[in-house]
This record gives sequence, C-alpha cells and structure tokens, in this order.
Amino acid sequence: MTETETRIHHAGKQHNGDAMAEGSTVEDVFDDTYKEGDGPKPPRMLVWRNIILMSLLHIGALYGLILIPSASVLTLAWSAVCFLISALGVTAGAHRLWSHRSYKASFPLKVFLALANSMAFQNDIYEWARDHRVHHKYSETDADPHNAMRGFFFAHIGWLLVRKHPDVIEKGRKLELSDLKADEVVMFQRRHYKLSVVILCFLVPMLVPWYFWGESLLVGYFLPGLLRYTVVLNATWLVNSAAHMWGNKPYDKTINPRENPLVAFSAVGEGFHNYHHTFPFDYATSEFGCRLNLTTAFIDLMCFLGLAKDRKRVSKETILARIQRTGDGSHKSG
Ligand code: ST9
Ligand code: ZN
Ligand code: ZN
Repeated sequence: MTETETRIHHAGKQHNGDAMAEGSTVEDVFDDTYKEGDGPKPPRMLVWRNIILMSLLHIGALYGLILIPSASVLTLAWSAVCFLISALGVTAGAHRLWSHRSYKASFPLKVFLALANSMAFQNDIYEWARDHRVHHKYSETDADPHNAMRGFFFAHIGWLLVRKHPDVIEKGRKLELSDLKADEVVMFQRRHYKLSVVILCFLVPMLVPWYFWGESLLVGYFLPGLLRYTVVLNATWLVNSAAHMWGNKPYDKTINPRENPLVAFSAVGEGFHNYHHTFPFDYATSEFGCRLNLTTAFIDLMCFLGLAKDRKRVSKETILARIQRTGDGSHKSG
C-alpha cells in the first residue's frame, strides 16, 4: 500500500461519493517493518481436543451428506438459508463491517449480523476481527495466524489444531482494537458467545424443520446443522488456503493473495483476495462490485433500505494506477 492510499484510509476522504469513516484507524494495512526472528521455529504443539472435535465434525458432515436423499425439499431449502445467513454473519459482519470498518451499519443490522455470526460459530466477532487484522498486517509471516507459507493444510485448518506462534499473540496484543471494545453489540455477543452458538448454530437449524414441517430431528441435526456448518467453515478456510495460493495477481504481484473466482463463488464474494489485500478498506472486496459477490449485493440492499451507509470504495483511477505500478499484467477490465 502506498503512502497516499494509507493516508486515504486513515484520514477520511471521499471515494465515488461514499464517505470514508472519519478518523478510521483500522489496523489492517501490511506492516513491512516486522521481521521474523532468526533461529529455529518454536515446536509445533498439537491441541488434541481440537483435532478430535474437528474430526468428529467432518465425520458428522459426511453422514449429513448420506442423509440428503431422505430430507424433504423444505429441509434442503432451509439448509441453504442457514448457509446464507451464517455466511453473511462472517462476510458482511465479522469481515467487512467489524474487521475492516468498510461501511457503517445501523443497530438493527448489527444485531442481525451478530446473530448470524453466532450461527457461523467461527469464534466470537472480537476474536475473529482481532486475528483477521493481524492476518492483514503481518500476512505470510510468523505473526500471521494462518500463515500460508506453512502450506495449504496449515492455512486451511491446521492453524486451528495447534498452539499459535508466539508472534501472533505478541503482535495481536499491540493492535488498536478500541473500536471493537467500544461496540456494545460485539461485546454482548462475546459475553454470551457459547449460549448463542448452541442456540443459533445447532438448535435453531435443527428445530425449525422439525417443528414447522415435521422433519426428523436426526436429519435436522446433521443437514442444516452439522453439514451446513462444515460447508461454511471450509468455504471460509478456502480464502486463507486456496486464495493465498492459486490465481492471478492483477493488483499487486509482490504479495501472495490471489484472485480466485471459484473461492469467490463459494465464499459469497470473498475470493478476490489480491484486490482485498491491496485495498482492505473497500466494502466490495473486489473491483467488480456485485459480480460473484452476494455480500456486496447484500450491503447495497441494506444501504437502499436505510440500514447501512458510508460504503468505502477505491476510485477507478487509484485502481488503474496500482495495476500499472504493481500488477502482474493479468488484469482484464470490465
Ligand atoms: C474458525 C475461524 O474457523 C475462521 C477464521 C477464518 C478467517 C478467514 C479470513 C478470510 C477473509 C474473509 C473471508 C470470509 C469468507 C466467509 C465465507 C462463508 C461461506 N492477538 O487462542 P489461544 C491471546 S474458528 C492478541 O487459546 P493458543 C488470547 O486472548 C472454528 N492476543 O491461543 C489468550 O489470552 P488470555 C471454531 C491473542 O493457546 C491467549 O493469547 N473454533 C491472539 O495458541 C491464548 O489464546 C475453533 O476451532 C491475537 N491474535 O491456541 C477454536 N491470539 O490467556 C479455535 C490469541 O489472556 N481456537 N491471543 O485470554 C483455539 O482452540 C485456539 O485459539 C488455538 C490456539 C488452539 C487455535
Ligand atoms: Zn488473506
Ligand atoms: Zn480482510
């Protein structure tokens, strides 16, 4: 990120008519002054509890797949609805709103996004946003929680199965997180996180089909419950693994994250990762607005309904200048 772009992010200028948040100081800008320590890396410490739980979850999800033929059409549709709600709780909520402050949400929208986020069960919003800011600031280093230099498996799921590298915690503790601490919706969700996950990630998805159209509790638990949860998790993790490994780098060839349309599709708009790491404050996380990007369409709809405002966007001129200065030559306009 150039000095000008950093300043724009922090100072509150106008982009394409959408106002930047005044005095925004979100720490999501890459810090190239950090150097990894010399000498041997700390030993990998497995967390067996997580290994066992993640294995059981994925076995449960496979069983959910087998149950698909015995589920009613309504239950399948409900599973898709649960997928979408939990996905938006991560993309429009934890990611674009709370990690990057790329737009402003009204109180009712924040409440919806926090509930949707609990349905996604990916750690509470505060922890998610904190880890995500460290990811942007120290990308592909020891201080990146899911450092893709450690390979596909580590970036995908492995990082949740071992103790964190000490630099992740050390650098994370120095981050400016006062905006999250001051957000009553974020802190309320954090205080009641476990209960909210039990209700929203497991009980509601299972009980709605049972109560309203007589689906069996077994199918309700394994399909809109475990299988949907596992699919959302893996779609999210693909952004950390696949989109840090495969795809073009039209905006900045000096960084690892890539443009990956398949990941964009499965992660409802979050696979344009070269663009996103280059311009992390852009609410669309892509140059191309709503294309393959349901989350951007959702935020636009919320703005239309008066529930959100102040979408930050990068100007076409800035994007073009950046493509010419640091792109890999693969950019296709329009
Ligand atoms: C999950 C998260 O899946 C997924 C996030 C993905 C991010 C994707 C980003 C891509 C872009 C967006 C795309 C969205 C696409 C969505 C598509 C949807 C279709 N800074 O953590 P501990 C402190 S979660 C500062 O135990 P260990 C911490 O506060 C899945 N401090 O570290 C604590 O302090 P204290 C479900 C930090 O022991 C102490 O350190 N959840 C930081 O190394 C120890 O913390 C799970 O599986 C930091 N960054 O354990 C659970 N980090 O003691 C996963 C830590 O004072 N978590 N601290 O309280 C764990 O079990 C553990 O964290 C661990 C590490 C085992 C992984
Ligand atoms: Zn990334
Ligand atoms: Zn991000």
